[in-house]
Amino acid sequence: METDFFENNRERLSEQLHGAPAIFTAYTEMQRCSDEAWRFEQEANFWYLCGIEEADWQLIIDGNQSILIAPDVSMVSRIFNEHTSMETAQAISGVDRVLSHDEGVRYVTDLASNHSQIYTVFPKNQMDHEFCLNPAQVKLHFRLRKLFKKVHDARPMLHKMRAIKQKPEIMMMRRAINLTRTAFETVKNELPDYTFEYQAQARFSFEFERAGAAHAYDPIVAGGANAVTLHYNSNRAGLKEGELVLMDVGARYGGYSADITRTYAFGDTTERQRAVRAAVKQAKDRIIDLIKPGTPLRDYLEDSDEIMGEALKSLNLYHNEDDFRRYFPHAVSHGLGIETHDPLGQPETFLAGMVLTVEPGIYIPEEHIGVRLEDDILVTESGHDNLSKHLSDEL
Ligand SMILES: [Mn+2]
Repeated sequence: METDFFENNRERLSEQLHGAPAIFTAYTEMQRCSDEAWRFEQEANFWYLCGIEEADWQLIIDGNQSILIAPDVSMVSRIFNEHTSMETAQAISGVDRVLSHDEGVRYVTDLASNHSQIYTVFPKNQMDHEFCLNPAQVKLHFRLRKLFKKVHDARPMLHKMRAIKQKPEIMMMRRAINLTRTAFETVKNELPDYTFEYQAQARFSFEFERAGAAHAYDPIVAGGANAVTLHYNSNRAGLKEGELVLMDVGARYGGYSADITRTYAFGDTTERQRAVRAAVKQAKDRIIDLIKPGTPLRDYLEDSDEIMGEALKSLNLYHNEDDFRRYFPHAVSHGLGIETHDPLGQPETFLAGMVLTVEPGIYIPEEHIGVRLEDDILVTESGHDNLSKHLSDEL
């Protein structure tokens, strides 16, 4: 991304702060084992405001000034690890100044003597997750609560901004989606030669990495009954003749995610498999057609539930209330962007510039059938543009 993208995002946020300062933190490195860290991925809001992809930096927005604070890096780490210099950080982000860690600590203390309020990105609620949260935001929030009378959450503003994609963001997303599409086409061609799920995964990884991209999330390659485990991603099983293979894969390119699902046949298909695929396909097309600016989200969700209900009935799977969630147990859509589950900013209606997935699926454990089809949809001024439409959704 160009520097002016980050500058512009800070400017637009600053206008909403009414003179109050704001401070944001990068994520911190997380332990993988003994003295090794996991591959680092930046906090999305922080990246959106400055483009720095390294751990432990902080960003201050103070009126029309923006300031980066460099991390406190030990001599040992300086020798062993890559580090972004203060000059490079300034060039990437376009901030007015870059301070050392110690200067930054003093700057924040001074801010607190001149302001009673500050904005930051609040950490998510640990209770909502079965994994540990990155501690960077928790630590910063704790420190700010001691220094300032009132600490405000900048997430609602940032989420609303991030929900409406700008031209360069849509360009990156198109690239991520096109790269994912060509990888799917290659995998589909080669599928008859594979014997294990992980061979499909390896081909996706190869296609992404040689294009300078990476997986946006752990890919799912699920043969037969494995497809009914929604987040199946061990991808270790052998492929069996006559089963369907569900693949949910997306590249991240230039900071932006694709998220596409296709279900392919491994060998000959049965009439029932084809019927399930046809029902999901028809539902997907009907749900995508609901998307246009001004459509209330509540109506969209109600109408897509209705469409999914009809799909289940057509397959004789809907006999009582519970069957709906039994055979279609997940959400039909989510926002897409820097994060694979990107915030949509809790809008009342669809707005031009939003990108969301449409991913109906029907999962029948007792028949070893799981079918999901997922496309990436841009809301346009006049309706929508299916960004993944050029990838066939045939079995
Ligand atoms: Mn998805």
